[in-house]
Amino acid sequence: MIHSKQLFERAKKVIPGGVNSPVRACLSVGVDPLFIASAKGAHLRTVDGAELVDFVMSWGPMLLGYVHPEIHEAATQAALRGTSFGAPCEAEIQMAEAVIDAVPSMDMVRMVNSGTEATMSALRLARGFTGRSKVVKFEGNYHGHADSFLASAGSGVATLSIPGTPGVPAETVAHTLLAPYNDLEAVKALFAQHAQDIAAVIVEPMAGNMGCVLPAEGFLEGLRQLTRAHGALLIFDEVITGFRLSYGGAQKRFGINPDLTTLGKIIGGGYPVGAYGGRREIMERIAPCGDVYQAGTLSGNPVAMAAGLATLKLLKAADYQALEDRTARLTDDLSSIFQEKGVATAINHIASIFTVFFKEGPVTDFESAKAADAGLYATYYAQLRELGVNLAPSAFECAFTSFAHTEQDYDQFLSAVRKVKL
Ligand code: KE4
Repeated sequence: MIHSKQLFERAKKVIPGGVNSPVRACLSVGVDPLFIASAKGAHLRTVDGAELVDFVMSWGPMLLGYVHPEIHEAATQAALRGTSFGAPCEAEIQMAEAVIDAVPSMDMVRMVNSGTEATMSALRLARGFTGRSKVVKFEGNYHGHADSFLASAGSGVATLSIPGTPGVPAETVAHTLLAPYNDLEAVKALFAQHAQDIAAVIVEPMAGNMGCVLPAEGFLEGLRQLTRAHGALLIFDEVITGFRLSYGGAQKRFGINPDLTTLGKIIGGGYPVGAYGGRREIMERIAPCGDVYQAGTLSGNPVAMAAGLATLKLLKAADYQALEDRTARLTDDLSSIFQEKGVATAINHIASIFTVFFKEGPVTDFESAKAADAGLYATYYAQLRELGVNLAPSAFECAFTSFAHTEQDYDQFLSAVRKVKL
């Protein structure tokens, strides 16, 4: 741990908080971050030589594990042909075709460089297409750090307990309406009050930024009906769920077609990629064929496209059901261990995602997620890390399995949890 400590002290002199993204500083779990030297499969190796089995997987992108040989080879070969042209290349078309082939609601797609860019652009497009200003989002949902969404976000902001954030003008978030997740009546009330001014409802179709929280029966369908009835667009933020809940994402799994979808994480295969797409008549409003402006120097760059394409090709043939079944068995085993320990937990899970909430269930929204014992989570996190298991350094995040995790990895996790003193 010595070298990590030295690096963290050095980092804090030149990078705000010593990290390039707040949650990595581990502030909410009260320990210093470990610095990573390398990764392979489902394992991280720290600069101190420790090896950890990882259930963060870079916050979701690494569904096929770190340094997958075919993804690595595709990106390396692309890099040797030139890393960025600032001009169109065939890989961008191939990537767009692969995404559109997979995601049921997408006729067209635009590549960007992060989930934040994707949601920011999708919101601007929804406002341009409808000529309306307001957006409905949900408490505990996080859509990246674009101003309009930092009214009461659920990821880093909630973890750091910053309600909204300085630097966002009040008039910006005046257009952002908030409702509790899974509360359809609250959304109906917002439409009753603001109907003609709501451009869009944006939702995580499975919430991943208050921990894993599933949509209640009828919630997503209700949003689909409400938005359609009031001429507003439904935006599914699938930055986490895209290509994870199924090869077609949450919308394929739940059978609901949004008007726009945002993607990120997995589609980049570990490279910076985001995307937004949807119905042709909406997407054709985006410059240069339309009048809603959005741009990006490195958008669709050939290396990220090659990594993304290799990722999608592998995932199209992957056994999602087997991974879901294995993850469900893992959560059953976790639940049994906590019961034996006499520790109250609610474990939400779907596909290759799970979250242990330290409270009696159910956890169905941000209020119930916040009622979990974050102190106990911090203890759980710190002790597991000492035992060679890496979890998210925040009670408001998800844990991820992958196609790279082995039976030995799952056994190591469970035996470590048995040893944890809570
Ligand atoms: P990025 O700009 O971080 O690529 O994506 C923003 C984003 C958008 N939508 C959803 C549903 C997201 O979960 C995210 C980002 N997720 C967080 C963790 N849950 C990224 C980790 C971090 O902020 O460092």
